[in-house]
Amino acid sequence: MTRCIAVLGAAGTGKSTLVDALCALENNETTEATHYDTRTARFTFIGDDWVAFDCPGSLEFMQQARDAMLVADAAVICVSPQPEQAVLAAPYIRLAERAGVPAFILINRIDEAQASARDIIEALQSYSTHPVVLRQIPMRDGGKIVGSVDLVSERAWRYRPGEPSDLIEIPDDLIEHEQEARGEFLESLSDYDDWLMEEIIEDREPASDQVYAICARVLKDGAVTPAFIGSALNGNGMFRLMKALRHETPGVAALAERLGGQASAGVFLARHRKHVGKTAYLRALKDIKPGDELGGHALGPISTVGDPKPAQLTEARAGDVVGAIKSDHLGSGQLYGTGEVATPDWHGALTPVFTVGIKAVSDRDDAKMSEALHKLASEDLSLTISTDQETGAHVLAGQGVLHLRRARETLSGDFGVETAEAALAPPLRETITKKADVHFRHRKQSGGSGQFADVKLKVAPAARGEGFSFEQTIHGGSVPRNYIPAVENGAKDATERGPLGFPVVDISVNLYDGQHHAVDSSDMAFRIAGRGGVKEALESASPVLLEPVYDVKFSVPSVYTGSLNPLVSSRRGQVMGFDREESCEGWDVFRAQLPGTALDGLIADLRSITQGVGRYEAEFSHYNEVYGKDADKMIEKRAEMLADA
Ligand SMILES: Nc1nc2c(ncn2[C@@H]2O[C@H](COP(=O)(O)OP(=O)(O)OP(=O)(O)O)[C@@H](O)[C@H]2O)c(=O)[nH]1
Ligand SMILES: [Mg+2]
Repeated sequence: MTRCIAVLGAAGTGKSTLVDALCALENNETTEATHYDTRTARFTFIGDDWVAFDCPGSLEFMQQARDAMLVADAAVICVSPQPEQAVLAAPYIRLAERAGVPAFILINRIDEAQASARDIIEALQSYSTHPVVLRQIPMRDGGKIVGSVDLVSERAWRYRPGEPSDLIEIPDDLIEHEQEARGEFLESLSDYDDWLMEEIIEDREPASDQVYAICARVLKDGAVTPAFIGSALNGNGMFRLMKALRHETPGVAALAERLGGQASAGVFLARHRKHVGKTAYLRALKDIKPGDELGGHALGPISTVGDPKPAQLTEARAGDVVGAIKSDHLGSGQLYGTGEVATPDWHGALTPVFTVGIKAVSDRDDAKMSEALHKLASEDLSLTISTDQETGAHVLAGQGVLHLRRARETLSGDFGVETAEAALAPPLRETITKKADVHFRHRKQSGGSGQFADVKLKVAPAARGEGFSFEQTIHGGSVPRNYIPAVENGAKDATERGPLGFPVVDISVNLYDGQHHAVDSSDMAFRIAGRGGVKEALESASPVLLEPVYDVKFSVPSVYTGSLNPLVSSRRGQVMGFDREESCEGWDVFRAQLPGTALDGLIADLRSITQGVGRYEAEFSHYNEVYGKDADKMIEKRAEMLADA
């Protein structure tokens, strides 16, 4: 049975190097890693089959890490040996905890370590709800780390670059430290095991196979997070890490149960490729084969993944990772039984925090582009696509500059659609602050037949959020019943762009009188009159600019909470307060209200003050009136935009 680990961690912590090193242990071939797509690597270790998901490190591609975690048996979180960089691991520790996936920490690049292992663990602990326990202690020689001592087996290993480590006696000067560290380690385990507690109280030495068994159980329950040390680049510590994974990583049955028992497979990646079409990469949670109903359709042909030369398969056993073609209904980050199966609460799509308007460079590509965008969105839950009503531009919304740049590269590389940036209409509206009463007559004599319509309208401000309403109080048929809808349509036309240049909301229009002509009146004439009348009324009713206000929920490591006050006030926002984030050690939730225009570039600023790990979610709350210089600037900018269009 194949077991899967998701390799997570900040950029440059050595995830891909680690995966390469794990494959190299038994000379398994692997494909090359990229920085923006999960690589699936398959390897063997002492007779067992393994798959590693080498996830991209940039948080802009975090959805891929989430999707990989959906189908992983365990996570290996790669961290840097610098305590001050522990915060970069925080989003991944948090993800593993939320997902309930057992996590191992690898303190990588140990060849470069300056700090003590204790300081590194302490720093990581501030972001972990579960105790982080060091399973190995480093062995130093003249300030350099030259090996490690395993605290379960009490064996010492001296590293050799690029070769298996040498088993040696624990150096004399390390024995005392080792005893102390082992004592601490067993004590933290004993919190979860009565037998071990007893042994410690009775001052008996537990046997290492019994300790291994406790480690495996405690890990499966997600109670502690074990930490290992190593150097992926030099291949040091890799064997020990794999031995632990081999003993302690639960099998696919535990995963299937964690996911509710309904799903037969989970898709962790889907990609469209030129000439190949779509491949859905999935993990089988039960035995499945081509032709079986999966997600409402028959599963197409399947083949091996992660091999330089994929081979066709007749079935996938529970636990296997395979690629499926001609299964276009399968999307990234989804679970499937015979129908679709809901993913767990922690897993949903990351909400977009960055938007760009795009259009096809060549008008001929327009239809092709719509189709390509649709496919692209099915590959990535954290990417959403919509259309700007006013300009007709496509709106790509995602996780940041890199993420959207990558999306556009895919559009050109895999779908053959070159795109250019396109302007988007601002999210502003306008309304009126006074009532107006207008009399508007539309009359034209052109050749034989003429046009005639006369309306009297009262236009008034309405409460925020009311939108547009129309009523008529005509007496005696001055405007015949059949023309009234035309007046209403004309009034609506006038709200498409008000005197300040923006869509008009929150007004009521009352048609109370007018005149008609037996021959010259028509729907068209009354529509023109309705539009003209409302337009005139809006101009005289003191129009005012409205901007959307959003409820913004920031999620940041507590050390950065203080920096959010100036960030919010510099963007005309209002701080609502903050709290510890429940069940996420070391994180705060900070709430504020911010105007919609202030969300532009907010994610970049937030990332720059939080070492990249802060995020936010924004939800529309209401429209607010804007006055003064801020309003003048927005109106001026709008006039320029309309002049250019
Ligand atoms: N000194 C040292 N360098 C390492 C070690 N592991 C990885 N590196 C180096 O760190 C750099 C980044 O390694 P990668 O494996 O690409 O890191 P990654 O985590 O996959 O990065 P992303 O995919 O961009 O998120 C490379 O130059 C590696 O050679 C290590 O154990 N010691
Ligand atoms: Mg990598």
